[in-house]
Amino acid sequence: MRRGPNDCNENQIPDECDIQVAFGGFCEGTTYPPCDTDYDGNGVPDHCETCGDFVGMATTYPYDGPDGTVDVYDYWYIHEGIGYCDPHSKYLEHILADMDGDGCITFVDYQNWIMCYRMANGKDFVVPKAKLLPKVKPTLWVASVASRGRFRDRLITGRRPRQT
Ligand SMILES: [Ca+2]
Ligand SMILES: [Ca+2]
Ligand SMILES: [Ca+2]
Repeated sequence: MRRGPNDCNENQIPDECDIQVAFGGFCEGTTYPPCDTDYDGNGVPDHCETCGDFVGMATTYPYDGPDGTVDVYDYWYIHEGIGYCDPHSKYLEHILADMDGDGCITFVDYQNWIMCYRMANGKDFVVPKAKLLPKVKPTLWVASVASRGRFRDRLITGRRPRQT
């Protein structure tokens, strides 16, 4: 969402002065607020840009709407749709993940999402391992759903998922 031509967050400070020196701006600092990041290098402070937020906490169709955060649930969303093209139902269910609008959900879209995650969270996305289980062995499906539930519980309680 852009507001003024050069003051997207309407704080009476030009955007380039909101952006950290490390990202090509003039803000002498490394934390937000006040010094914002600009991971995609477009000269717009990242907190003025919202992308990569597809769902809240739903992990299957029908999805809930964007919840204002770019997190692991949005990852599951794009993950479910990757490899599908218009008019496949999987594509249509995950159409928000077609970030470059080329009619397919591809690795390019995933890379775009990774950038959005960085912009929203100020750090790189770490791919969770829980959902990789079904690909290893279909019989592990039940176990993977259970572990996904645990993963979600941990997110809800704010505890860090255990790194394996
Ligand atoms: Ca930017
Ligand atoms: Ca979200
Ligand atoms: Ca695409």
